[in-house]
Amino acid sequence: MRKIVIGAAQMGPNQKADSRETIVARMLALLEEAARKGCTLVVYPELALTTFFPRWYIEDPAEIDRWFESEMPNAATQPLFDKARELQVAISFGYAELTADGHHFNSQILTDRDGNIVAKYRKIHLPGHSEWDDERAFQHLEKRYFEPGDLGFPVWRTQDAVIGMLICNDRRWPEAYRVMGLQGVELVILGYNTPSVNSQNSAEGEEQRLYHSELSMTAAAYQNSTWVVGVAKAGDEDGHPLMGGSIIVDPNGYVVARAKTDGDELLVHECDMDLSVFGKETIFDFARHRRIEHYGLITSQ
Ligand code: CDT
Repeated sequence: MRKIVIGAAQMGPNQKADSRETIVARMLALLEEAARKGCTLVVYPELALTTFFPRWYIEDPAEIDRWFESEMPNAATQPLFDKARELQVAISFGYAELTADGHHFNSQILTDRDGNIVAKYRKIHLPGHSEWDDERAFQHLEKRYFEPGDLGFPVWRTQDAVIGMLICNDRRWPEAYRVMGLQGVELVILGYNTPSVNSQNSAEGEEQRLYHSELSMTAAAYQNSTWVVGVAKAGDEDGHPLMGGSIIVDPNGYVVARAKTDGDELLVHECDMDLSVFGKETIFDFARHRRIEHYGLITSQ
């Protein structure tokens, strides 16, 4: 048995006025609870350190960059890395990344249990739009503030497992999981910020949005025989509701832990990485069963 006790650290809302320090204090409380409960890996949501700022239309580049981190760790997050190391718990969280040469990405990092960053992913599927859109009930300006990730969908061997990362909208795209599946992924960790309502279709309620989120992650877990941990930032951010629905999914596609609230809430599950082996050697033995001669269209358009 190769077990990782995983803490899915759902976070409640981050308001626009909240400082990084206030938010990190909540992340520290979740980390301490996770350590008490035996977790060796804690996963936080997308854009964990700030509000979901792409809902706001901003023109001033300096004001935009206020939401980004140009170093990781930095002064505000160092206590989180220090505590993770002290408790010997690996952590993963999302944040807006500003690179030294001025590129903007929606990123997620993973540390080892000594608090060293061992992996970074940059979100590839950026939803929404780049200019103000009158037709929407609210804005979703990820295409304005971020460039598509430039690192592909790598996997990393760490914690005696093959681990990959996705961010939010990526979780709806089977290709993203399959590229990692082809590299033997056993655990996909991802965070999300999903509005509870559809800005372009008020008839689509939260129930359907939760269903689509879960459907995407459970199907992908089964079809790639991998664990999937999906962690929300939820609740009302300055009048804009985000859905919860954080889940831990096993390699058979079953939900083994599920959030009950839209606030800070820790889900804990002992995940055996060996559970992913049977599916990979049988029905989803890609080398034996895939028919790539018929898949060309997927990458040619
Ligand atoms: N953050 C993020 O990617 N949210 C999207 C909302 C899509 S609606 C423009 C998601 O797929 O959950």
